[in-house]
Amino acid sequence: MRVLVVAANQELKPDPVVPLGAACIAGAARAAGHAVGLYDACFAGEAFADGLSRMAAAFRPQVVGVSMRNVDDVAWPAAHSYLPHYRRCMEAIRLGAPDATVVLGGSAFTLMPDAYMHELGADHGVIGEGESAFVDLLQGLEAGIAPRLVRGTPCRHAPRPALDLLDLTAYYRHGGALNVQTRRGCSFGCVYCTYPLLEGKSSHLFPIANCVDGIADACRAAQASHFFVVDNTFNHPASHAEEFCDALLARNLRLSWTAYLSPAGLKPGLLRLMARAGCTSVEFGTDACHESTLEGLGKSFTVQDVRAASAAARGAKLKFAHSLILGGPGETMATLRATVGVMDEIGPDAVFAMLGVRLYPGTPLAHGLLAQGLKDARDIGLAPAFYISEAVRPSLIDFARATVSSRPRWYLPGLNGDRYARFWKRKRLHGARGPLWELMSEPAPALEQ
Ligand code: B12
Repeated sequence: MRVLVVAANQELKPDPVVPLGAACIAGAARAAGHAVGLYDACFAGEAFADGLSRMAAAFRPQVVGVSMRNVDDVAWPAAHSYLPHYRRCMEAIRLGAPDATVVLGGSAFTLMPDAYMHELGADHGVIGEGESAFVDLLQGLEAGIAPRLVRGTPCRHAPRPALDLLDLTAYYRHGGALNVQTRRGCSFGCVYCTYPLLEGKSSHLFPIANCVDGIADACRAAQASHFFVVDNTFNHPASHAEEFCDALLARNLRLSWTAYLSPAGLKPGLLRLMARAGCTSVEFGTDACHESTLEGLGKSFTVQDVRAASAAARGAKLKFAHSLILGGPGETMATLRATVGVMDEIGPDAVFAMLGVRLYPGTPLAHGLLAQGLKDARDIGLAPAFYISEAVRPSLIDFARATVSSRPRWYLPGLNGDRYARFWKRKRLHGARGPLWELMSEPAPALEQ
């Protein structure tokens, strides 16, 4: 079949990111013998709708697969929904290829499949991992028997993303990194989190040799020297992370990289090995630094683990950032102050703080709020909805403003998202690579609020 994959994402903040999911399903469809094209909207700006309908008309696809990454930017109080953008995508596809069957997929779609099917009037959708399910669906469409919604199955082999269909050089120039995935699945029980819904609860590991070959080839093709490991937590299981580091060292690739870590069970030896294997920085999914808020969020580590993980990262000479969620279950003004206090004491290179907890259907937090009658199911959907602990709701924004005003290394997408925008853009144009937050520890720029 003739299959056009559309990488719909156009978000450029904090950086444009290589649409790995779209490339994975394009690669799987191509390996199954289909003629595959890819339209990437990322750098097309306002011209994307015109570009997309032209490509759809020229390529004459029988099937168009739309990859939807983000629901919104999660940036309360100024959260921005991408639904209008997805509507324009659909209009452009229908204009260019009116007879094509449209299949939706991606992390955004997986979180709210029914709502998107309804809003966008698509023909089919794939929930979760797409490689096998998309290929099976194409086969079904050829045979004339395809279910409207298909649930993906875990990808057992290493995905082979069709990166050759993307302009990796542009991603490297504007985004500072390529990306690779070494495993999927998340067995942690954070009450708000989507990862188990997106990737399943149990880990499935990809063969390390394929991952390392894949990222080495991509970096060579784009003359890139920095990549991001997109695994939801790189250090679980630790043995797989070690194998990845060992393979990079054995290949002597001399690439720099960044990964997400959990402070849970993190051994200093792994951080030292990562540093030897080229890792320059790590992002901790910390969320809070008070025992009761950590418990409310369902985290699997203690404040002491956060301190120890930070000390170990510093000891390994890695730059490190902590991601926080302010206002979660159990949060009070005292726990907020405690979290900020621990961050001040630890001194990370950067702190990202989201205000409020984005609610997604199917998470334990959403279930709990529905069961207690505190939310209506209609409120937890495409329109950005946030949980904010009642004890901090009236003061959260003022507290956050006061906190960042004297802390230049704090970045709050909902409040001061553009604080560093021009400074960072200049740095990229002058060749800065890797995550831009690494530059926060340089002398602070004049604030650009
Ligand atoms: C790594 C990551 C980042 C890194 C990316 C680094 C990099 N260089 O790549 C960074 C830190 C930059 C980042 C930033 C953001 N992120 Co992020 N990120 C992730 C994460 C952990 C992995 C994404 C990934 O690459 N996965 C690997 C690929 C292969 O998986 P995939 O895209 O899901 O594709 C599979 C399926 O979805 C499906 N599929 C995909 N497309 C299609 C299409 C069709 C037709 C079909 C059939 C199937 C299909 O098949 C694919 C293969 O199995 C996810 C969470 C997660 N576990 O998914 C969040 C996630 C995607 N991010 C999210 C968000 C919100 C953001 C930000 C907006 C946050 C912010 N305010 O800054 C920004 C946006 C950045 C941008 N430019 O778009 C949300 C999106 C959902 C939502 N809530 O809106 C997620 C899901 C996390 C969450 N909170 O739930 N992110």
